[in-house]
Amino acid sequence: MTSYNYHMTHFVMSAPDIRHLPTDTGIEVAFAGRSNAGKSSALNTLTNQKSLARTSKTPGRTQLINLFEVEPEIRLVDLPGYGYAEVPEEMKRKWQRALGEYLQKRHSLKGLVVLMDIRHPMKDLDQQMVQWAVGVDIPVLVLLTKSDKLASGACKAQLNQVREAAAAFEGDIQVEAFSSLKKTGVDKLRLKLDSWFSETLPVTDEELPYTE
Ligand SMILES: Nc1nc2c(ncn2[C@@H]2O[C@H](COP(=O)(O)OP(=O)(O)OP(=O)(O)O)[C@@H](O)[C@H]2O)c(=O)[nH]1
Ligand SMILES: [Mg+2]
Repeated sequence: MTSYNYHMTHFVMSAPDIRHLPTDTGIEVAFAGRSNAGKSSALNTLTNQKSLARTSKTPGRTQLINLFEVEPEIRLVDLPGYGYAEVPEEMKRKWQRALGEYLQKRHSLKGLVVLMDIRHPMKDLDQQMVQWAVGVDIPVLVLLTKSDKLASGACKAQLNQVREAAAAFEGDIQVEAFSSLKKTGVDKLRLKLDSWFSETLPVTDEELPYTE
């Protein structure tokens, strides 16, 4: 399994919707979750960069699909948060449709990280994301974020409960506690990404057997 240098990750582009994304080749792993769950913070923690992805105390900060490149054809995607109460209904519906489309049509999408605040996990839209991914055979890593906000006993209890709930989906789902503040779970995230990125690496010319 290849280990990638996540600290080398750099910003590529922002797209308003999936039609504006670059060519659908290579491997993409997307970070999804409710608004304010800690997606952008997790990306910054993973890449060891303070402001690669913009974070904010105001939910709904990330309105665009933000693409980052770890190396050529290996991308991380910061998706806009869902479930933000103050977004008009019509926009919410539009965005949910776009998310569904991205999950179902983007061939390069090979893994989904779903981030949930450890204090409020598995809300309806979170379950829908997981269900969508399982439905199209995309493996999921659930990160229970802001675990620094709970005592370790409460943390373990939540972890067990969400693992049980995740098992009911009968898909490839791993659940881990995570904290950008304390760097909890970053090793688990890195390992999972490494495995997703190496499992499905496209065959390059150099790897093809030599033929006359
Ligand atoms: N205590 C604590 N706070 C965190 C952690 N991760 C994120 N936060 C805070 O939670 C807020 C939201 O974090 P973001 O990373 O911007 O969340 P997001 O999911 O990208 O939000 P949107 O882009 O609006 O969807 C910020 O104030 C962060 O500082 C964590 O591990 N621990
Ligand atoms: Mg964000």
